[in-house]
Amino acid sequence: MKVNYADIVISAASKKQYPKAPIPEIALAGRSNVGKSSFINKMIQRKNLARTSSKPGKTQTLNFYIINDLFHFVDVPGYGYAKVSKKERAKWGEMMEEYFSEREQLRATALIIDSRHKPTEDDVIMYNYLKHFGLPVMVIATKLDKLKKSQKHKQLKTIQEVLEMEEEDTLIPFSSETGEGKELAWKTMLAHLNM
Ligand SMILES: Nc1nc2c(ncn2[C@@H]2O[C@H](COP(=O)(O)OP(=O)(O)O)[C@@H](O)[C@H]2O)c(=O)[nH]1
Ligand SMILES: [Mg+2]
Repeated sequence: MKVNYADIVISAASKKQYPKAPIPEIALAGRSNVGKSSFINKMIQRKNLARTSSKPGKTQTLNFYIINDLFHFVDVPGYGYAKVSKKERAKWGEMMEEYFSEREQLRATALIIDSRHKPTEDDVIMYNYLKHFGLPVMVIATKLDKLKKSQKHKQLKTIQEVLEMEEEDTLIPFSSETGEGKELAWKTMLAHLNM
């Protein structure tokens, strides 16, 4: 997929700010700092359109990006950051529910997982949460460049097993550093978008 045009549409704090254009969407979920924004940037070949940060737990908005006027990427706020108040956590939950339960044009999700580690309890909860909405989940095992070649197979198998991934879901080994997995990610996304 050649991306000729990509831009941020809005950082939405609530439903009324979601873009109205009825174009299909792919949402990205994952722990804070796992590499969601880097994934978007790599896929669309832009250095820093989706803001990456070394400080976790920052984004508390749904960031909508338009790609080639064809579809939206939605960068969803991350989870699993310890230093978050109860109140903020509750707000995050409401934000997720409001988006995932009601967004008609949402076609699939990408759950970004750190390939170096066993999925966390929160990762498992998130996978099941997305499946409960009947959504296809592409599991992106990112930061693959940080693994030794000999570890890759075992780590990928662990991810698949711990998440108890369903048949329809694709596991995609990925690195935003090297671009490994980009082709499979595009192929899978375009299939979900019916393009
Ligand atoms: N080596 C390596 N670093 C990555 C990769 N993806 C993300 N990072 C780094 O991980 C940190 C967090 O990335 P970011 O995309 O901001 O995570 P987000 O909070 O999920 O959006 C940044 O320092 C990135 O440079 C990857 O595939 N390989
Ligand atoms: Mg981010």
